[in-house]
Amino acid sequence: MPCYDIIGDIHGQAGKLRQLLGQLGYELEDGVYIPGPGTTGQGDNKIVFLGDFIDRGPDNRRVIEIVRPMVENGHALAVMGNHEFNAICYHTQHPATGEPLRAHSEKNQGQHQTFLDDYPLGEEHTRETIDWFMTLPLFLELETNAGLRVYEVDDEEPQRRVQFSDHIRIVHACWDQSQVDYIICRLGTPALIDEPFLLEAFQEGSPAFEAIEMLLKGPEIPLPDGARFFDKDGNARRNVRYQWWAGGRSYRDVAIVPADQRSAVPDLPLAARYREPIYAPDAPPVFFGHYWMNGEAQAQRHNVACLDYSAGKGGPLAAYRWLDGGSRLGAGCLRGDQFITTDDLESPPLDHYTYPEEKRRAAWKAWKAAKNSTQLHSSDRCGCFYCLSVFEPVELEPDDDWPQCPRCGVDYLVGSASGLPLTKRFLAEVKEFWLEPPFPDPWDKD
Ligand SMILES: [Mn+2]
Repeated sequence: MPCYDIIGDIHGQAGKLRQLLGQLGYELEDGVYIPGPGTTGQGDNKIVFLGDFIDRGPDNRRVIEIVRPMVENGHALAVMGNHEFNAICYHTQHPATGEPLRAHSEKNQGQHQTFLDDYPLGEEHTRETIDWFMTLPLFLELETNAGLRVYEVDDEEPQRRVQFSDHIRIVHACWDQSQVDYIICRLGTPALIDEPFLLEAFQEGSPAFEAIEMLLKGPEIPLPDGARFFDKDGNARRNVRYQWWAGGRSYRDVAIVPADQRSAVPDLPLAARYREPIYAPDAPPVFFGHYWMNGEAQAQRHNVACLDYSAGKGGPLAAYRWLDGGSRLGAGCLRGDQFITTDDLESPPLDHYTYPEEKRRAAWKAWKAAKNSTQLHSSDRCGCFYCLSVFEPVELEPDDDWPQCPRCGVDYLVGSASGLPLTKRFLAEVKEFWLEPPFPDPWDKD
């Protein structure tokens, strides 16, 4: 069974893509990235791209020239993003009217300009690239080792039970089972768009249109009482992207908006049908992009992870390393130390140490989490990697932006919201890394 390295939205950032592939241990051979000895050592790693390769960033062509050969050589899989779908429509004319399926309006052209700079309208290599977009499936279900342990959290009963899952799910924006079922019924698997589907999908309200909206753009809900907010591009909007993986009580709870627009979303009670998440807590792990997240890369829930950390507008490119059968630090739900971003390179270079890569990464994540007071206060549990005690955050000083362990007074704290495991063994490993290193002190750089 392969190890999957799942990568979020790239948006023309070829530099970040090369950097991340290097961090993940892939190496260039004859112009194509292949898994090198730095991956898992077994050579069976596969990249899984979540779509949105193009637009916004400057290097559309270079990104495609990295991604496409990897897919064609079998070292990568990829799903379609809404930007590839839009590009297909922008560059395809309706056979009856001759009009493009996506209008060449000023707004649409603006959103697509960096792609058009590399792939002008009507040119042969543009057509050929659009044809390749058509080969990207709308979603993937990837087999993993049977017997992989997935922790399932039951909201009624706080104890965890162990379940078995034999696949993970990949989609650009939202895994909605009813739309996935519809697509499988209509297009089969892998779910590839054909021309009749495409011609239907550009008609608003059609079943194909609704499926594309849901899977590639994600659900939106209308705001009550004429409320509106401004999106990241400054456009006023009355519909808000809905946090389909979590649910919530109010519009503000479930809205995905830029941080400075949150107060524009009414804190009014949500219609009952939106309170429960679309994605069930006992469903297999799902990975998606699309949502321009900020902050530390982490799981949204134990079985849900967005990997779009805004690489297209100044953020890092993010990946999750799915180690089949769990990592050496423990099997189970999605783990904070398996997120790898191009920002991680800001950590001091430690490559002259022989400490296992995985433990080193986990220790760095813990170090960063220790400085994140918001995350500590919003966690269910906290652990101290100095005295190894685990406690509830109510024991922290309220509103303290430099929390210290209530047992030992040291500030080496990790919150469960980081996704890092709070077992004694894990905390002891982090402590060993920082305080009793079997190698030269990481801070001691001569
Ligand atoms: Mn997207």
